[in-house]
Amino acid sequence: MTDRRKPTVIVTRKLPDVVETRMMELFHTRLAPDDRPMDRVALAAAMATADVLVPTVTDRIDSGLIAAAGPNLRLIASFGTGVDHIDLDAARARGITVTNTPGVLTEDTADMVMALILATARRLGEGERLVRSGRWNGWGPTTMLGQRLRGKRLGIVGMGRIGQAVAVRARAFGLSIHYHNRKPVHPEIEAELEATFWESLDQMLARMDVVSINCPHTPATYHLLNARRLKLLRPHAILVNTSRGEVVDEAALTRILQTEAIAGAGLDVYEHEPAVNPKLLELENVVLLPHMGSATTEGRIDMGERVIVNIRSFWDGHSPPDRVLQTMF
Ligand code: 8YV
Repeated sequence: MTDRRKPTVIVTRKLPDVVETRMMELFHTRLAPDDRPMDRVALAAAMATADVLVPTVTDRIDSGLIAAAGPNLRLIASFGTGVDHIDLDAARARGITVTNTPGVLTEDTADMVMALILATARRLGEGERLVRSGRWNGWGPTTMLGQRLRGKRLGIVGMGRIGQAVAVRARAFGLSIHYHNRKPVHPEIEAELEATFWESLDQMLARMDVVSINCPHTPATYHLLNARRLKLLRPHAILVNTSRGEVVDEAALTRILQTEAIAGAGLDVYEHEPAVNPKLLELENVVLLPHMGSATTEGRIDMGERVIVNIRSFWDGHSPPDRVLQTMF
């Protein structure tokens, strides 16, 4: 679409200053008054007046909100890669384009996967808590023993951009790469990563030392790691999730960690964010982070720039570069 006037853009959360300033220059932008997630009423009001809505993962844009959107709302330019907070079918039915910000948070998220693998395998959370508690009695030859990573097998569930960036890093730590995906990646990438494709997720899970969840949350991946599959993991296995909490059955995972049926888990995301299963908080064998996988200053600015590029190209009548058609796994 081409429109000579500036679009009215409503941003739901506080973004980095440089991003907000550029948006103010380019569009009729309404910035978030404070950094609290908008409630449903405020979201509905924003969607009633905006040409473009810029939401984040903390805004649930469901079919009801989309149905009630004003006639001007033509673009939802989400600040983030995952789009499971937006009802894509409802948006499509209303002729609303949805864009996201893929690519720019790949490396930061992959770094966080490695941080969680290391933190879980080497018990960093426990060690830190021990020192802070004042109960550390000094070095001991058999205390705080973790697991060596070199020589172990990493199973990556979802071999997209982030999965591949994890694989590159993990190889430097001496992990061998295995993966499960809808289909194998390009043979050249597979050869470069010396990665083994597993068509059967069950078979892969039963043989891995470390498992990293890197697929998006879609109806097909909801509880992909359910109680039955979690039970396939070996007693020394470690599970890391930086994707979406919904991909793992959090209650089942909690039970498995309580009984020490696996060695540990590193979680950056939760099924009912920001709520965390209170039983997880009591466990030593889990590292818990507050959804900060892509939280770098540089990454947030890059994400904002992608949002701006998407809005500009859409408003200039072009297909925006990060148009979301369908998320698949
Ligand atoms: C973002 C994320 O910070 O982009 C994603 O999918 O999970 C996060 O890293 C968040 O989504 C911003 O909306």
